[in-house]
Amino acid sequence: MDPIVASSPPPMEGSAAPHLQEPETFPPSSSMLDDPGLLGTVIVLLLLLLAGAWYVLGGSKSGNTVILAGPSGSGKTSLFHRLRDGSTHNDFVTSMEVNDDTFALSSEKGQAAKPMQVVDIPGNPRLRHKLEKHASGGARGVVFLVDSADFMPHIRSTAEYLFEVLSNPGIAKARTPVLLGCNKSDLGAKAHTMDFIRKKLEKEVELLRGTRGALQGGGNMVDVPLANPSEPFTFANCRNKISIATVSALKDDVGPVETFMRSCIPAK
Ligand SMILES: Nc1nc2c(ncn2[C@@H]2O[C@H](COP(=O)(O)OP(=O)(O)OP(=O)(O)O)[C@@H](O)[C@H]2O)c(=O)[nH]1
Ligand SMILES: [Mg+2]
Repeated sequence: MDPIVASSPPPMEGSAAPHLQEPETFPPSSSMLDDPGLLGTVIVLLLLLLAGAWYVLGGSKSGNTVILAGPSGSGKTSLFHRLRDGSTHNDFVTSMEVNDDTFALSSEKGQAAKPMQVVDIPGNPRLRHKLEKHASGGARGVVFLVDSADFMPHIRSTAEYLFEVLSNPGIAKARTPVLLGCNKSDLGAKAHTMDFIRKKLEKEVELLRGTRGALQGGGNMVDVPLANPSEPFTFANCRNKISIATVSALKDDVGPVETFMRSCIPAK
């Protein structure tokens, strides 16, 4: 069989050969590429525009944020003031707004240390969602504060909140380090030890993992497992690095919190 060859139809008899237009050639126009001064100005303007957009969208803040979370009354706002001003007050007014400020730690006065953004999320369950904005914005660390004295009556809700924080997509995917701060250590025998608090929370989170595991991947959870599913949950085997320390915002014993924050956001 003859191969089919595609060909253009022959010109009709008597008709003039098709007029092939020569492509027009233009003299090269004088573009801004030829003008290094103009090109430089445009690049500078573009960079300024990008920097402006980055600033407006909060880019300047991302990368130096530490979140203070934990149940109501655990001492987050006291800690916030202690870290920023080196002082606190002992009257309890539950926070209805986020405290958000960028500062170098009060204990670093005169050291020209890099400022960090500290965000105190109210413990009121209706306001906890405000954590989301900062968690998804790339927070570098989370200080999860508990009241070491008034701990047992709230163990379940505290574990639920911790579980939510660890399951937050931003915190889970970035493996944001978490410090469990056992606050109010100044209360002596009334305050539970950090080992006691750790073990209780590990057990409660393990229970929640069983009941909520099936929900992971939906809502505001991630499908990244909290820890190896074949082992019981412990802080040591958690996907996020969790450290634990006793602190007292009231008595100015917040060194472990400051060290943790600086490990997340180096001073220089
Ligand atoms: N004894 C003792 N009391 C503390 C300490 N830290 C905070 N408190 C007191 O605990 C109470 C609650 O502290 P806040 O800092 O307001 O607690 P919060 O975590 O911000 O509470 P919410 O705003 O409701 O989420 C206040 O009366 C504080 O003075 C501490 O280290 N020791
Ligand atoms: Mg508060």
